[in-house]
Amino acid sequence: MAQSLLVLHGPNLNLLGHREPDTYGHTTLEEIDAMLAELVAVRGAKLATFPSNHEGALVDRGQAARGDGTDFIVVNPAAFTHTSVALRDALAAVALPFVEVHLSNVHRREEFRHRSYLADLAVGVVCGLGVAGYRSAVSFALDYC
Ligand code: CA2
Repeated sequence: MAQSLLVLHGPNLNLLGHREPDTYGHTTLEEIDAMLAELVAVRGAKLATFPSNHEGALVDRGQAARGDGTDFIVVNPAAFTHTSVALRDALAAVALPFVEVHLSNVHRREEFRHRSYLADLAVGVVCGLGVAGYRSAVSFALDYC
């Protein structure tokens, strides 16, 4: 069976490449997804991506991963990183390995961004590497599965 990866993108990441390039870079979310799709295809694996601005939609998609053959989740929960017990509970219930990704180095930013509700459940956390962080997380996932 081919490995199957799910990438979840949290709120406002749909603005990537269009606003605040100094913080988040010039690459759009569509370009990130295309880059990851290529990386995954080369390894003969499968990729599903799910962007949403809505906490419940991310919870629903995370829950669905349990029964749809997903082997590994890469998630940038964006602002929900710092607020969402619901997303934490969903990922804990799903019990699939996941990596948390942030484009920016959240530890160099405001204090409220230093706390993650997901990080202690994650296999690992990547932050501050920009788009390369997504690539690293997906490469890691492919090796892990
Ligand atoms: O650095 C990251 O990837 C973050 O997850 C991004 C979140 C932020 O709340 C986290 O603390 C760190 C914000 C995503 C908003 O994305 C935007 C992209 C372009 C313009 C405005 C927002």
